[in-house]
Amino acid sequence: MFSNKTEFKEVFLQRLEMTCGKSFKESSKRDRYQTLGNMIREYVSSNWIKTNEKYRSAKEKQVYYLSIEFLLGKLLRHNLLNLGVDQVVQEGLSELGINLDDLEEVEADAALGNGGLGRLAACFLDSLACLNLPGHGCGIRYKHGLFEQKIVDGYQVELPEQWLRNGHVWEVRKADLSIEVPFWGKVETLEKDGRLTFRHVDAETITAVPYDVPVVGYNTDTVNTLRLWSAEPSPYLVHKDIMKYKRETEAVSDFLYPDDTHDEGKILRLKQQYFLVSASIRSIIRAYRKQFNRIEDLHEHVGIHINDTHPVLAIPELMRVLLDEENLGWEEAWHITTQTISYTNHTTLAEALEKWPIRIFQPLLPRIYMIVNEINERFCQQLWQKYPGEWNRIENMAIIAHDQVKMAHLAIVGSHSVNGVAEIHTEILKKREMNSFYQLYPEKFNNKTNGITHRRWLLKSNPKLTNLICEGIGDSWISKPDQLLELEGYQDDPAFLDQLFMVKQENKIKLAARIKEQTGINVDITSIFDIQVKRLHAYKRQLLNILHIMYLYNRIKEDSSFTMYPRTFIFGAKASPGYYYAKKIIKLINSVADKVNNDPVVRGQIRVVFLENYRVSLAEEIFPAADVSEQISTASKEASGTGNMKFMMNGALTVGTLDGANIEIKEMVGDDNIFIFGLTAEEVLDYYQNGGYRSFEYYHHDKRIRTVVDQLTNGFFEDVEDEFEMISDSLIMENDQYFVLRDFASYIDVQKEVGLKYKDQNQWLKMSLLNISRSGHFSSDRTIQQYADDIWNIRPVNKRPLT
Ligand code: 26Q
Repeated sequence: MFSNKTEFKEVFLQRLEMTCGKSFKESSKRDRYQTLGNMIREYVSSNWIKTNEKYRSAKEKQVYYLSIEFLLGKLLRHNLLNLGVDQVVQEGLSELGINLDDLEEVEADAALGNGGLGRLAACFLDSLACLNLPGHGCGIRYKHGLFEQKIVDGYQVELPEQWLRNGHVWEVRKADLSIEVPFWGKVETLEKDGRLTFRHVDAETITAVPYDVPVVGYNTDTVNTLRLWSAEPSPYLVHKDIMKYKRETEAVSDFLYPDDTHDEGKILRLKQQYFLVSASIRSIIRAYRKQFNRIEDLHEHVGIHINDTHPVLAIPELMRVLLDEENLGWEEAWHITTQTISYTNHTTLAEALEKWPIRIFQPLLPRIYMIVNEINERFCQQLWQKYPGEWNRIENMAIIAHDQVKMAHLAIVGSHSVNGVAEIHTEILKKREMNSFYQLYPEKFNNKTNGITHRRWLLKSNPKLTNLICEGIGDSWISKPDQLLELEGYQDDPAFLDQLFMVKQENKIKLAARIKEQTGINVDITSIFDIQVKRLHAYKRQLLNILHIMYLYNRIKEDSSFTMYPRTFIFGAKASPGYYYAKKIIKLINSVADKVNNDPVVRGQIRVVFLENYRVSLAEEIFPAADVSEQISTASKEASGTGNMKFMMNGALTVGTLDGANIEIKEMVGDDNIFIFGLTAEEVLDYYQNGGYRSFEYYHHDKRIRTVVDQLTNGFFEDVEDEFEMISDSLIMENDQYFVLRDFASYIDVQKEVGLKYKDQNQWLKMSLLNISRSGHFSSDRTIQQYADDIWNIRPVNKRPLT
């Protein structure tokens, strides 16, 4: 299509006129963005086709990553970089008087996810393509992604997100590959040749229409596929109330559930899950059938991975296809299914474990329910044989108990691999949360510590640091992130450290400009940028952070001789719309920010900023500018965390608890290059088990704590005195379930140490460089290689050039 700048410009101008029907002069930014996007998508299309042909002819095993969320963010710049045409395009456009950054602004984030789990899926797609691995994503094309957050009067307000308003240039609708997904109705049992067969009749079907998005790898011709399903009314269905049917159908892919912990048990959510699963499984089998004759060998050629339990109906759905459509016997179908499916767990929080009441499940999915029931019966029988008489154990492990279907149990029983997402998380699964299953199937359990794609979170988001790294060690780290280790050769190179300092400064200047634009607040770019960005949750303890800021405020006010290294505390967080407590914390952060930022006495030392609508594209501006990374969850609660890795890779130092992947970061950088505080997971779990914690005592004995807790209810930060009563109650009346007060003193100490360490610029820069150089281990390339080797058993297929 184009192989140099001149050709690029020519094609671009020609396309612009053709697609927009406007002259170059008349065209808007959006016209230009859309022209460029379409051009790039077409640019990859021949490699896309060739990749699929190659996968088919090589007969290599392919993996499908099923996820209810894919938090992609913007794709234009990411694709340009992976295709290696970023510079040509940038220069070409620039000669036409167009700034590529301006065009990128027009692109909407594809926010088809809540947070960590959805972003992990997006990072995995990138790594799969970059490693030339035959792996594809299957998800839902939500019409509205995660809500847009506005802050009004310090309160979070939600607006519907509208990413499809101007179309999505990266997708290709493939209506001819649509699949009919049945709901409701009943199951007819027939006897045929001495065998029972089942037919789902009187169903209301919904048409699943695939939209394919190409996933391009870096410096390779591999283009994998992300297939997103959209729900449409079926053309085959006769319905008595067609308008109602249309509304209810489209609702299935209308919006993403904005909750990332609470299992709500809403029927629409279950519909979404089966919709994704049924369409995906049947399109996988359809493709397999075109290529192979023997369905018995499915697991040799296909792996299906389920991202948490949300797509766990893949297990009974695959059973249904094998039993009812392929006419296999139960034993054989079960063997193939368990060998095909693998499962990742992302949480141990009890409130996040999915359970579906039978009264919702059975009528909506009658045939699937029958199969789950059969799986449960057979499983319980097996348990009975192994643990005769142990009723309690069997009841606790059953897939169906107390009129509920337990999705995690189904996932463990129906798959050959169960993995956690960080070492400590996997250990907790094995020793505690899933211990009885671990005893039964020790061989299934394994760890795969999360990772992030360094191509988005360093190469794309931090071009200045990327340039510095490339000047130092070349560019092969982009394909082999472990090579970042070579940066350690520059630890004692003052010129290099100086440049590292300059890079951070420039990134801070950029973020400061964004802060000014969004909030009107002036921040001091020589201050420490101390940042906590993630979903808002009690266990993530944004409260600990803001209480510490209140403490610092009090300290400065009461003692005029107190000094500290100036700090800018930055927050970004969305709260689930129904999570009242989390919303109060947002309000508290904003109230404290107001008071602090308007008090001339403390203004030179602390600033507090809440950036609204935290999302992937904003994150890309934030991580490069961070000095301090706040990873302060109650130990044992954060399965892994991935923001911690993004900060590290951009040279921020972690203030963190011994939780999730923080522990592995600490092991990687050593105790001197990270700031650890607080209870250990063991201690937390011990408190939960044996009691012994009284938050009131910490309140009573520590004046610093007493003051800040009292300030929640005495109108100090907010005129309305009872505004933060529920926060105060959570700390005192409810005995502080997340150990905020327990860890408070230790947090103050470690934060003080941070301030002191930062003063020694040279030492700080060394620590920062060391964090960057050891961050290669947390690339999702490493993670995906481990999944490929240990779980999926897949190999690279495609290398450049594709012929
Ligand atoms: C479940 C049922 C009903 C409605 C919603 C949900 C739901 C949706 C999303 C439950 C959980 C999620 C998302 C969880 C998540 O993002 N977990 C995070 O996963 C990251 C990637 O492994 C980890 O790094 C984080 O530690 C973990 O919190």
